[in-house]
Amino acid sequence: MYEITSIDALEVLDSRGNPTIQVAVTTPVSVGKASVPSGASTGKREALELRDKDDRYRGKGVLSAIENIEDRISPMIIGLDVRDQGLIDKKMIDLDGTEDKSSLGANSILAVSLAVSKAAAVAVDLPLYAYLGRPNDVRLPVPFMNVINGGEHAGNDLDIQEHMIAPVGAKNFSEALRMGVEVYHTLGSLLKKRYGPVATNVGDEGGYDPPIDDPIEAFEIIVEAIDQLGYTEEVKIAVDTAASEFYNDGSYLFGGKELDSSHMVDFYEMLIDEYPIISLEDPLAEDDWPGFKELTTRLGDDVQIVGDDIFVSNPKIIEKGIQEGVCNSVLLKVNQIGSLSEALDAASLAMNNGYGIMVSHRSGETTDDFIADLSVALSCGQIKSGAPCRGERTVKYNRLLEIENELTHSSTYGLNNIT
Ligand code: 2PG
Ligand code: MG
Repeated sequence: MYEITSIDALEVLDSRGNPTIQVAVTTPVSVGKASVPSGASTGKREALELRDKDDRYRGKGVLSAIENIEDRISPMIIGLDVRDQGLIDKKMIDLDGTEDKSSLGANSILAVSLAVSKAAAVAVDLPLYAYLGRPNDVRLPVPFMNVINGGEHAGNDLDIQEHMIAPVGAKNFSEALRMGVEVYHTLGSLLKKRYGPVATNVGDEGGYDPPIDDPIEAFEIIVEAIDQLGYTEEVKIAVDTAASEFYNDGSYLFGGKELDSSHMVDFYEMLIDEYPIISLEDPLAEDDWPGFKELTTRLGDDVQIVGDDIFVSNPKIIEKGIQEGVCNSVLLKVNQIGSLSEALDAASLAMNNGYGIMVSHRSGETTDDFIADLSVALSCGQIKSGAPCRGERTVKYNRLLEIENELTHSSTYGLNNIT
């Protein structure tokens, strides 16, 4: 009753209108459907997303990846017990045989891996978060909502990619989401008044895309929105700089100036002094390990420092980071590493070594809400899924509302280590 009877893959579209893979895994008692997200500001060491590179969809088609699922993965997986996630993932990883999953494509492997877990959860009659996690220790995450988009995700001149609000002081997830939504809309009104209606256009992750280039101006107006609502104590700010995007030859082209790592750290020091910032993601570039070390030493006791492009959710690189004292938290994106088992290994490794975990979407998303359940399963206390705007972003937050509602009084909310 638990054996996989079929695997069906389909080319569908993501939120940017690019093709991606959707897979349905079927057993006699269940179907699990999953689709794969895609990044724009990707880390160099991410597992490879296989694209057709032909005339269709400007080269972004995924038919070759689907062919790999049909011809190479399915014959090996059909008939296996859907609950054997570790074995199934290992078989796919071994069949691929490359360090970056470039033979089968990380998108092929991940689509199957996630769909297997969903089919298994339905088969054993458990909600996905309970199947994947620890049902006795359920913590709903703080939603880190990206309210002003910049960098690769927007048309403005902001170098910092994500300006997020984090309602850490809310009493539960639904209150946190409500506060976030209220700040988002208040911010929209302020932006419209100051820069005109064009300022409320949105970027790839649903955050506003205002004509601002001075990073300080973005933080000023977010703080104004928070304060106007009286949420000064409850709602804090987080940043994803995605600094690899403006790093060249050992220096950062930031705010129109060339800065070295130490001067970037000076900037962040000023920023966390002046604004209620609790978390810095990718504040420096993925290749700037010495800079990261300096930054962690200088600021690591005061704020969360999240490694995204630098770690690419890869246990081997996270291990190196832990040994070298780089960052104190890991951004977890399942498609960076390309299988659920490896993503769970990355999370355990980080958490067992006192590092935080923030579960994350990609800028190119689908309406798959897998990461909502993953964040609860890990009870890691934090998720980022963009602004509370656009269906592919809100579907994750809505799933968390559903989970909280289902658990009524048996869940806790938020982070232990950040206030
Ligand atoms: C990031 C992500 C998600 P992308 O840098 O953290 O917000 O962006 O998916 O483009 O890499
Ligand atoms: Mg990032």
